Amino acid sequence: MSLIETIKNIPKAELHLHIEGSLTPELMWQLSEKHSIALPYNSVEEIADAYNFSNLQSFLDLYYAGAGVLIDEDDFYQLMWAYLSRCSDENIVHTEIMFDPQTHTERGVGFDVFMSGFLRAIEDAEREYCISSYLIMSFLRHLPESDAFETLAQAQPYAEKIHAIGLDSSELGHPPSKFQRVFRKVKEQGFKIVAHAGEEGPASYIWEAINLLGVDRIDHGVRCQEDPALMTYLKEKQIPLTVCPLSNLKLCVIDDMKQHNILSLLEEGLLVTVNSDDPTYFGGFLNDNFIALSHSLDMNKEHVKALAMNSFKASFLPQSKKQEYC
Ligand code: ES4
Ligand code: ZN
Repeated sequence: MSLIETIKNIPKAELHLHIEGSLTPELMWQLSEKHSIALPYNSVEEIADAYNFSNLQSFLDLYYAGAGVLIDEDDFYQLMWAYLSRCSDENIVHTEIMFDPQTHTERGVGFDVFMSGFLRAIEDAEREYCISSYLIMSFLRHLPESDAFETLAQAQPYAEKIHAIGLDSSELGHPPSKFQRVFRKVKEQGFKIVAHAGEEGPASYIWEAINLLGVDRIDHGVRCQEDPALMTYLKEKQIPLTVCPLSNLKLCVIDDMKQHNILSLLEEGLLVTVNSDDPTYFGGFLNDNFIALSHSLDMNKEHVKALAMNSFKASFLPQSKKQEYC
């Protein structure tokens, strides 16, 4: 079997995926027509052509505007169903999906609307594709901590359906310390915790996510190599990093995929995983991320197997389930 076939066939988990970042230009166009929402683009091609980012903020501006076409329960169902159908095609058997409630509640679209759509699609995918899915609710870090507290309160009726709470959006200037009080409450309520850190932000933000928020995983974390003591800590504690290669390239965290440090982190013994982040914006779903690495790095089948195994190890699946794959 070729390396590409191994990549495609091996069962995998995806742990870092923003559902709003899986909105295709086609669905964005279709929903804008359905709801008579004016987009600043004249065709599906123009939407795709607009995806020219040079950093995280220029991407986020487009991503939040794009999510504006998601209005009713069926829109959220279609969004989730399209992603889970893609998972089925890519042999992704388990996925832990982030969603940003504040992107929707601030437009007057409530938890009842998006949670119903998400959960209906997740149940259908469990039945039709045997894919298991967990939801990760993420706070937007550019907004005040008081908004995160309010979001946590609004989520209470759905607490049983949410496995973890995360922290995303503009990293620089919004360190994890800004959210330590709300994450104390999150921890008391028994949720797992993840946070984006060390994507554009420095290694010190990764330390803060660990020491002040008590994270179970770090999203991105690729700047950990700037701090040898942090590298040792991440290795010893086996704190997972959910790395997103095409995202890093598209947002200019690296200039060339040949510079990506994921295989050197893997070989150093860190628990790294491959993920797609915002696949329709960054030019590829999960298998495309593996394939992009295989084209630019000296990657072999053992690397692919180790990364796939890490995706289950780093997941929030119960130990008994993890053992089926590891
Ligand atoms: C994100 Cl790549 C990235 N970083 C931070 N927040 C995000 N939300 C969606 N994609
Ligand atoms: Zn992300």
